[in-house]
Amino acid sequence: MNAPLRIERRQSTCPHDCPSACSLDIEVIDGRTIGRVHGDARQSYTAGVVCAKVARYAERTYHPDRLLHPLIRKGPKGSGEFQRISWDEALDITAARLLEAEARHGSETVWPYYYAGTMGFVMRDGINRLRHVKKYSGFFSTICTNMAWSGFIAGTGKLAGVDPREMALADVVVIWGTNAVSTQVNVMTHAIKARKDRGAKVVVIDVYKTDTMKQADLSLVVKPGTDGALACAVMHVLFRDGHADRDYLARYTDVPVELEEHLRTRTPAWAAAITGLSVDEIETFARLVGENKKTFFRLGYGFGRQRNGAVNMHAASCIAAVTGAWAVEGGGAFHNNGAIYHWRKSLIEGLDARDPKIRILDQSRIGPILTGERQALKRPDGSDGPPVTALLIQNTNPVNVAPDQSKVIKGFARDDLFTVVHEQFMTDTARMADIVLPATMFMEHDDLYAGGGHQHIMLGLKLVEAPGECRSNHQVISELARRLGAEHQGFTMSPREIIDWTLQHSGWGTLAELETTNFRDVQPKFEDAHYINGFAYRDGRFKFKPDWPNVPNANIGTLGPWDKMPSLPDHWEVTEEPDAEHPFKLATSPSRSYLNSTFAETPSSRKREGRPEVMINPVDAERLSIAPGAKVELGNERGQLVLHAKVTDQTRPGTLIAEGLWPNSAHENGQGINVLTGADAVAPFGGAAFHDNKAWIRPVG
Ligand SMILES: Nc1nc2c(c(=O)[nH]1)N[C@H]1C(S)=C(S)[C@@H](COP(=O)(O)OP(=O)(O)OC[C@H]3O[C@@H](n4cnc5c(=O)[nH]c(N)nc54)[C@H](O)[C@@H]3O)O[C@H]1N2
Ligand SMILES: Nc1nc2c(c(=O)[nH]1)N[C@H]1C(S)=C(S)[C@@H](COP(=O)(O)OP(=O)(O)OC[C@H]3O[C@@H](n4cnc5c(=O)[nH]c(N)nc54)[C@H](O)[C@@H]3O)O[C@H]1N2
Ligand code: SF4
Ligand SMILES: [Mo]
Repeated sequence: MNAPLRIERRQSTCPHDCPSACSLDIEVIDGRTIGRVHGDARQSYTAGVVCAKVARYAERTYHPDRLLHPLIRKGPKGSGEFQRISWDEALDITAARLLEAEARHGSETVWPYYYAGTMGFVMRDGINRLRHVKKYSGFFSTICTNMAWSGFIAGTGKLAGVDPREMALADVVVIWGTNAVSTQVNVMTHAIKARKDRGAKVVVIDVYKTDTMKQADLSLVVKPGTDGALACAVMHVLFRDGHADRDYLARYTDVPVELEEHLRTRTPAWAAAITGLSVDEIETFARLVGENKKTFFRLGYGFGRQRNGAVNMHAASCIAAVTGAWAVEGGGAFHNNGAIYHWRKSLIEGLDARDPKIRILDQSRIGPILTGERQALKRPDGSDGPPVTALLIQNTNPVNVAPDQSKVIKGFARDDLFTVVHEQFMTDTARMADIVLPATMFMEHDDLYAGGGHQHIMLGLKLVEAPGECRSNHQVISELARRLGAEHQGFTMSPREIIDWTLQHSGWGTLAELETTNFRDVQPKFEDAHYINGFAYRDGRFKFKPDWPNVPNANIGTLGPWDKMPSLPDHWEVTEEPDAEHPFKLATSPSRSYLNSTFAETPSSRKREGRPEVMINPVDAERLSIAPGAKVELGNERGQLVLHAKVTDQTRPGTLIAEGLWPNSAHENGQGINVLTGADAVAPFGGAAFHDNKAWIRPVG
């Protein structure tokens, strides 16, 4: 008889790029494999809940397509023809090619390119240590957070807000520009608790009827890129109807009188024409907010992904300052808590080796960069920089996720570009590589995490051995460093030593202490989170009128048309608007079962998502003779692709929604949805406006 399976429960942290950063409670079977993944009930933000895709993580870990051995390209670039080689061969070839590139064009020709496929500090950010020591081109991270963070920080002065668990103590919860049911399920836990415990009203604002809206008492479906107008009209009503807290405004804000005057013409009728909402919907929303000081604004990333996204995020965050909601428990705003952690990253990132003269390249502009656009390759002093001839990639899949995909694919196909991709699966990006290296998953290595959407520092320590020959990011970076002659203390330390050092130097105790509970709640005091002693600017005032170029979020300076930004909250007409040839506005919103391009390989996620589709309103579909389920072509000046029509009144007339990032290969012509999105830098500090695209649509055949 077989011995019964021994199932232990072990703690960990979800490493994926998600504000929820859930504390996990994982079944480990016989010390060797993982079983079901649960939310850790001991951690008060996770509160025992995780999303379905991570609950069945074993599907991803033991997937038959998981990369297990290093590979070298055999056929032409992108052909998918590879041959197995040893780790030593793979690393030797990589190091030789990087040194060769450097000898020819200088160190800036090498571009380490990474993102948040894992949010673990050691595994995600260690690549920067190699970058700094070797003086490789820097990486300006713009693809995700730039507009939303700039817009939020513009008002408060720092990236931190009210304890998100306080949502449960609100009378109104406004879920704005985030499809939380899909993208960060734990928001719903706390919002729904408010409704259950105290009859709170839930308001959801999006550009189509999302699953989150199914939970809403008031749903506002706006035209994409018009949230600034909605916010202004709400504030107009608040001033008009005596719901502005004048004492709060006088004590805590910069230009309340100027704001009130400016808003006089921003009436509900004005905003109705811009947003597509009715005057009644706007008045109802404003009344709810005005009559309930305990209104909690949970502001997401989605409405930041418009060319006026930073302005719109800022406008939304201003409402809580007009009512004085910030001052009360259950009231105020939250977007992300990045600023509460005061990390010291010098060991992980090798910041002591940083050289300010080295150029920093914009993540979102990888297409223009790889296709050699001169402007995209410049140095900080404005001089021309060398072409990028070597890419070292970890935790990201730019050939699928980056904007202006046609240029990205063209760039990756260059024969004079050497590309090494460290991955868990043969992604669209790995397929374009010269060398592919197999990576560990989170339960196979040690790392340290912090919640963007909450207030916990967390550990994810190694629970099981990695399959095949998979190696962690830290191992790969350290082994390459040795071969490249790069020296730094961090390359010789273990992940546990690096975690311990980082915790201690950041003032968060030791690894041994954190290991006892696996997470630590570092929620700032009520007075700090609610800015009771003033906002984070020197004068302590919330800024209705931010000094945009100096909002404390830039790391390489202004980009995009920042000098045309309105000085006060407004509707800024800078979005890509429909025209005669492109009568629709397309948003590329996230799907429930994929996380960016991750999970597109797992059978249950694929089954739930079906096939690549674009949502179109029945009125538009009928006019264009598009039948439900029909094959359609979708295009604009940047490119075109083929998918199927989902005819549904979930979308407004004139708005198209394509959910999810399907692998490029899931589309007939091998090109994904990002052939339609633009890589032009968004004001004030760059970023990609993924939900701001004009487009045409037509039936195929
Ligand atoms: N299931 C799933 N979870 C995810 C992800 C995923 O792809 N799938 N991605 C992860 C990542 S990297 C991130 S950054 C977070 C992001 O999560 P969110 O904060 O939710 O942001 P987005 O996913 O960009 O978009 C959220 C919503 O904004 C809407 N939207 C687009 N334009 C506008 C607009 O102009 N106004 C308004 N009001 N709404 C608009 C979109 O339709 C979408 O429903 O989610 C993470 N979690
Ligand atoms: N059209 C459109 N495009 C978008 C968006 C959108 O809303 N619409 N959203 C944008 C946003 S918000 C973001 S953040 C980006 C995200 O884009 P990416 O950063 O590319 O995120 P993922 O697609 O999740 O890919 C992460 C990859 O990292 C790998 N990985 C995970 N852990 C590890 C590890 O420990 N080591 C190594 N070596 N690899 C690992 C995974 O297998 C996966 O292939 O996409 C952007 N692109
Ligand atoms: S909700 Fe986000 S953080 Fe939580 S398990 Fe799912 S992907 Fe991970
Ligand atoms: Mo993101």
